[in-house]
Amino acid sequence: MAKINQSLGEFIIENQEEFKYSSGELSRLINSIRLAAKVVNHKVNKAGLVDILGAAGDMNVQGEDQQKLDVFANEVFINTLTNREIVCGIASEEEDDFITIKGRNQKNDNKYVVLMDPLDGSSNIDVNVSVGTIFSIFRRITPSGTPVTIDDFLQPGVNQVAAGYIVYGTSTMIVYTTGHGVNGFTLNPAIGTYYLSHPNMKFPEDGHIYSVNEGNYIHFPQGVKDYIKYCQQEEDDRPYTSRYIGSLVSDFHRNMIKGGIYIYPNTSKNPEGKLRLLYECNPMAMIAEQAGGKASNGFKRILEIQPTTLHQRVPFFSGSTKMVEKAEEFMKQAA
Ligand code: AHM
Ligand code: MG
Repeated sequence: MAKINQSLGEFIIENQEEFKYSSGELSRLINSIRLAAKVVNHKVNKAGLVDILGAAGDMNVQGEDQQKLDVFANEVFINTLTNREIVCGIASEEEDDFITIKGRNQKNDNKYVVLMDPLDGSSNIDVNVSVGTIFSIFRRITPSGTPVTIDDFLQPGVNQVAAGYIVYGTSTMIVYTTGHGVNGFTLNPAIGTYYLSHPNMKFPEDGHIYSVNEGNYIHFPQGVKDYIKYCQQEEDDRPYTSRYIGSLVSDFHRNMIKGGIYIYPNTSKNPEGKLRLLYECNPMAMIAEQAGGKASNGFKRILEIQPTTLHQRVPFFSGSTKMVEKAEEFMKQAA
């Protein structure tokens, strides 16, 4: 039960029994993420002060420039989870392949795998605009006592036991779900504690904000073009407002609070879409559904897609239920 002034630490302990497989392991895992997020937050907030801006010179596995903070965040999350021997495997947007963690006494007996995008929206770092971390947690499906395999990571999103994001914004927040609704905690930087500030978050059923990179309009599928025109028509409660930060976490977070839809469709340039199913879309989809919203690829539920590769991309439509349903209608009509 949510309480005023409750810290995230207290909340995790009090709600442990609600977790699907209650052995304390998932609680410790979320605690580790909370800790890593504080370290990354500290660095993100100092980004303009220390000479950490700019590309690190490496390219990530998708061939995009990696910013120094991406590298840093990736290392912090991986090291925090590895050192605590709390998971049996990690997959990250910034790593080619998954990482196997043998755990205590090399027994391979930890239960959970974590998939994450350590620093999403990285093109926003050097312009002082919000970025985020996204994480997804599954119970392994291969037998305990053996090293994890790719099958443990390629599970459909419906199997997620927890998912969340951290938004490094005007204030830093952790928003997460363990399948019992969505709660948001805001960091008090003076004392380094997250407090429950947004209990039981819910997407408004309908909204007035659409978030899509309209610069790509010419490359969009006809259904998305038609939906955008619909958003811009003067009729009923339209035209809607357009808001696009270019940071999935921030755009999604605003839409969840105010009511809206986020779309990153397939384009002629990115025929599978841009966002990654495992590191970005699955966790955001679980949060969307747990908050009473919807997430789809334009035709079907994101959480039911069977992944085939770690870095798979997918078109993404998420937000207020009525808005996503409307966009799906246009997609179906144009198909
Ligand atoms: P990233 O993981 O390389 O940061 O890319 C993901 C980001 C999302 O946060 C954001 O919504 C989208 O890419 C913006 O892309 P675009 O600049 O093409 O609109
Ligand atoms: Mg990303």
